[in-house]
Amino acid sequence: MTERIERVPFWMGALIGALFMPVLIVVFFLGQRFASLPFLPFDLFDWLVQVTPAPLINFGKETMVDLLIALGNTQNLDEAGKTAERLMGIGFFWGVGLVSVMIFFIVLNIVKPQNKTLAGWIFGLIFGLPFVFISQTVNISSPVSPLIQFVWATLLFLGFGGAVAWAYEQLVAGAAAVEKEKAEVEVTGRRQFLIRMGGATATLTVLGAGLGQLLADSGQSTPTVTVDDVPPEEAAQLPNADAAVQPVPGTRAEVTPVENHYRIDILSSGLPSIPEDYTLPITGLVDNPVEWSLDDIRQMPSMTEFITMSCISNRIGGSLISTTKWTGVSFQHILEQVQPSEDATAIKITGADGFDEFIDLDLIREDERIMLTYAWDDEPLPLRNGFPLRTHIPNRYGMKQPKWIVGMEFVAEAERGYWVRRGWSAEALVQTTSVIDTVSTNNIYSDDSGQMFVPVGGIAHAGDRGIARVEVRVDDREWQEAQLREPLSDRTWVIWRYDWPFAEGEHTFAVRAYEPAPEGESDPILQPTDPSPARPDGATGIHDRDAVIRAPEPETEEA
Ligand SMILES: Nc1nc2c(c(=O)[nH]1)N[C@H]1C(S)=C(S)[C@@H](COP(=O)(O)O)O[C@H]1N2
Ligand SMILES: [Mo]
Repeated sequence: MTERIERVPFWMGALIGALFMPVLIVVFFLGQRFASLPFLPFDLFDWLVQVTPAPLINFGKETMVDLLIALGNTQNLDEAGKTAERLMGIGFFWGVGLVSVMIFFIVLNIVKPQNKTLAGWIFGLIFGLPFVFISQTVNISSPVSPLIQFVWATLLFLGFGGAVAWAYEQLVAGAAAVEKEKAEVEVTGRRQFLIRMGGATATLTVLGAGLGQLLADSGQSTPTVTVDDVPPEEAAQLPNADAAVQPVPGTRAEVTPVENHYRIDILSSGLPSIPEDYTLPITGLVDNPVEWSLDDIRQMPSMTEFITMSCISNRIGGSLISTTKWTGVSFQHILEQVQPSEDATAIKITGADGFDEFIDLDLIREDERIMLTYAWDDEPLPLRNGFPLRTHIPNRYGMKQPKWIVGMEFVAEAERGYWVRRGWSAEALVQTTSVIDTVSTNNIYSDDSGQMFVPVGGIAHAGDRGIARVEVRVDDREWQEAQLREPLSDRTWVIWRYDWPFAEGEHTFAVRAYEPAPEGESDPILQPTDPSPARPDGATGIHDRDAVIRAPEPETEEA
């Protein structure tokens, strides 16, 4: 008789796995939250990114981002991107756990070991140790010693194994109980047990539901800052303070506050930790290898400029573009100091997170603006934006410009950098794009003749090439020229405005920009207007926005 009931259906294994994994995940999460221990699901995702073909991960991520945006969860692309990665990491870990517990139950059914708890611990180790090793290889953000990380994760997996083995025993016992009291067919011990387990694990999981907090914790939830949020004293400090053209209210701030700057990291597990006594070694094919401290670098001749950087994965109208003031040292100065040898043609730059990119020495020799950056907005770089050092290369997307630089090696030949190897553009030249930030229906006004206008405003950007002209179209009417505000520098976006002669109703506004004519020609170049996705060369296409326009309410005092 015991022969027959000492088995648990495999689907119950899957169910127990599905119920118990969230508890394990939540405990890992609490370890991360309160003791900065690694959160294994994110490490798992980072590792998957390294070992699986890029298209697979990208497809998954893009689909999730679309979904998150469609669900109205967020407008913010970097937030959606990170959330997508994190959900994928958690989902994958959960799925692997579910399948593993199912297999464990099948094995128990076959082997029928005497000591189920011991079997559980062994299962816990076999299931968990690969994750522990993955975490040890990819996690660079936990400040906790690897030994403690190892002990913590191993204990949790032992506990997990013990718990599922216990559940197995309960299920067997439940079945035995039912067997004895055949009369009560309704209330099976197993079903009761599973329901109780469902309740218990759900409670535990909800208790740890700060997880949602973790998911949102990319620190990006701040809404777009607009020109209306900028104190006048601050605006007065800017180099274009007396520009003739004023931004329309609701246009994004011309300078992005540093804490609102977009952010893209290859790791979902956290920020790298940079040692107190950081130094930058410059090695390889140079006559004069050096190892500079940050102070050494800060004492070199510096340059400062307002710069707009954008991510190649930004969508048209997306949030992955920001402007701030960059300060650093020209790479030309660095070449003078280290004296590259004859056979050096490029520098391999490595980030603390394992990111890498190459800069051609010829490009550096042509362009003194390429800079090793140590400050944003006159302050040391924030850790999330690349402290202590990051690169700036004009006219390229962010993917060509490493953060958290920990090494620069002069090499004989450039190779493909981190994102290029993953199928993105090798040149990564910034596409010309333009965006409508606002159709300012709250700011409709009339001129002396009584004609009413709706102010429309936004930005246009073409790397360091500049913007020659911006045009706005309303519905199917003609394209009309907008006014351009003098930009902060020739490397920032340009704010434009167009005051549309008022017409009530629902309208669609579209914008397009031109970069200046090439040397020796006279026609400015229209931005690529055909929609193309971000991959591989950066998104192109026309941005549009719908607005319902009504005559403003008459002033009450006059009524
Ligand atoms: N070390 C390192 N550098 C990096 C990245 C990274 O993940 N690691 N991301 C790149 C990408 S894709 C972009 S768009 C910019 C983003 O810089 P930000 O996060 O400061 O906005 O950094 C680039 N440099
Ligand atoms: Mo990027």
